[in-house]
Amino acid sequence: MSNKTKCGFVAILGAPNAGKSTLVNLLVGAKVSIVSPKVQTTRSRVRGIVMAGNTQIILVDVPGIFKPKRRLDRAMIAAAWTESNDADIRLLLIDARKGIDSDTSMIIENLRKNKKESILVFNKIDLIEKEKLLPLINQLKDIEIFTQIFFISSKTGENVKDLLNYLSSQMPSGPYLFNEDNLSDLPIRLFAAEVTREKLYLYLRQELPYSLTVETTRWTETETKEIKIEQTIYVEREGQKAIIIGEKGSMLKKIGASSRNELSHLLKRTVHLFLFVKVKENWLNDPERYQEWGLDFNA
Ligand SMILES: Nc1nc2c(ncn2[C@@H]2O[C@H](COP(=O)(O)OP(=O)(O)OP(=O)(O)O)[C@@H](O)[C@H]2O)c(=O)[nH]1
Ligand SMILES: [Mg+2]
Repeated sequence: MSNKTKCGFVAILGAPNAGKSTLVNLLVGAKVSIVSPKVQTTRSRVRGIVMAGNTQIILVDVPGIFKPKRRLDRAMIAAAWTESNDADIRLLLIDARKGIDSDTSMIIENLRKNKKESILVFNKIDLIEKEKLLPLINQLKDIEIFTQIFFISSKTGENVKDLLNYLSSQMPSGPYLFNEDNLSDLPIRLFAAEVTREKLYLYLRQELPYSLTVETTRWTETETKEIKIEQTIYVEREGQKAIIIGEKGSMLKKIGASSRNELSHLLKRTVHLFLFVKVKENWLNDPERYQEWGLDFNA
């Protein structure tokens, strides 16, 4: 059996907000990576697993690459390049409305250094007039480093089947590395924390989401198969804690309800979610957090 199967890695690279996580979720056919309108949503490395006939494609959703300011940024960028160098195909995803911006140019510079196959995918074509697509290619001086170019929408699914067929055709022979039923490699407790973090990104304004992190501290199943999840939201300052809790707890209640609904839906069980907010000034410099996300603290 294993000599007939194919299996390989595709690293999805791109500037923050290009739609990398949205594309991974669409190809996997389930939510495995959180998505938000804000940049720098993805922190840990998430692998989405796609089965296409006798082929297993392991999509690596890497955090958007950007200019590093903090230790966490550096660790995320280092992880992105490691994934990129290890993958069979590097897929550079670009927001078609933005074209080749400075973040994307930097990624292209790096892709040139490594001989592995790279493909270029313009995303969000549902948001741009068709005649504006071709001029995008002319912007690219380094077009020769890409073996293929696709124009897709991860929202409507347009042309995504062609992309999937291509990726599938390029995977090397080899045994499956994950169970065929797996959709992702993210531990369930971490995934549940990510779902809550997504709601925090959606409900909180501006910079606050970048100053917080979520940890699942307890996970118990009742005799009736209901799931009780406790999570702590760590923030850096007292003032941030007050904003998250909101007037008479209204904000935390909204966020909790939204996360609980989604977790119940995704886990197909009744979920009881308990959220706590704590100040931990230095969580950004806590090596344990990095280990949990699969990031290198000393990057
Ligand atoms: N209209 C439209 N919106 C899209 C498309 N793909 C993604 N989006 C939206 O773009 C925003 C960013 O999507 P993400 O998938 O979180 O982007 P990302 O590249 O993973 O971002 P980071 O994790 O921050 O690097 C979200 O609001 C998505 O709903 C698309 O094809 N069309
Ligand atoms: Mg993402």
